[in-house]
Amino acid sequence: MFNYIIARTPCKALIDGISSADDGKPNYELAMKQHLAYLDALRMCGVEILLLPPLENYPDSVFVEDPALCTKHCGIVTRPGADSRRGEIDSIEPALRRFYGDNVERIEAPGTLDAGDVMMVGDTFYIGLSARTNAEGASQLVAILEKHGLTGRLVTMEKVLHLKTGLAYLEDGNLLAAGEFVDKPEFSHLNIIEIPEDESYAANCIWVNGNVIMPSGYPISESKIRDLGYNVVTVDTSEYRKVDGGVSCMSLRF
Ligand code: CIR
Repeated sequence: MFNYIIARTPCKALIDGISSADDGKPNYELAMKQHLAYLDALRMCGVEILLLPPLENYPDSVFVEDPALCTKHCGIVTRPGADSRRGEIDSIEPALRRFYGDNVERIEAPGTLDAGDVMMVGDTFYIGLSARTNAEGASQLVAILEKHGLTGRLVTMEKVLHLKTGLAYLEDGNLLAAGEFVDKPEFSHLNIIEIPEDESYAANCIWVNGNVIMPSGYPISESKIRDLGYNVVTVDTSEYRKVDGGVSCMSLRF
């Protein structure tokens, strides 16, 4: 059960966010509308939302999932792997302190870690070794998790930006997986729901209190998720996709 969400209003500089997609720049007005609809979808799941103000100096700052990790025992300020995003931590830390008080940990240099590379499955946190998360950052996170009675496991990955670009844990043993993650032995104990290659963007979903919030426009994935018995809520994230972002990236859930 999640009680709280932290999100951030997108800044106008979002149009200059880091992108590997060849799909043009986001339309800021539309991105704002989509963000409001995303927050409405979350509210319907019964959570309280702390909405942080836009940060114009950080084009990617709407993607609050990366500079912080919220566990049930502590908050963790990460050290984002992209130089242009590193300063986002200065404004996420006070937000974490509102919930966790002094119980806030940090990833330190030379470690780097984007929490989009971290997937929670109960008390176990899978940590993807990506272009953004290095071995030092991942091992610091494992040590922090163990200090708080939690477990960290490393996952190698090659193709996508973040671990949760291609994976989403929907609780109840159900794991959505796309591409390189479908056959990973690390996840063979879970019920793998394969997301087809041409819908791979739909692997980035979030479970929130029995509901699954997913991007609109991916009918095969949507029906597979509905068949599992979840209440599915679709949101349009077209403008965030243009800067490599999706449903999970825009909130911290805890
Ligand atoms: C970035 O490259 O950092 C942003 N343009 C997208 C971040 C997406 N975050 C996520 O998947 N957790």
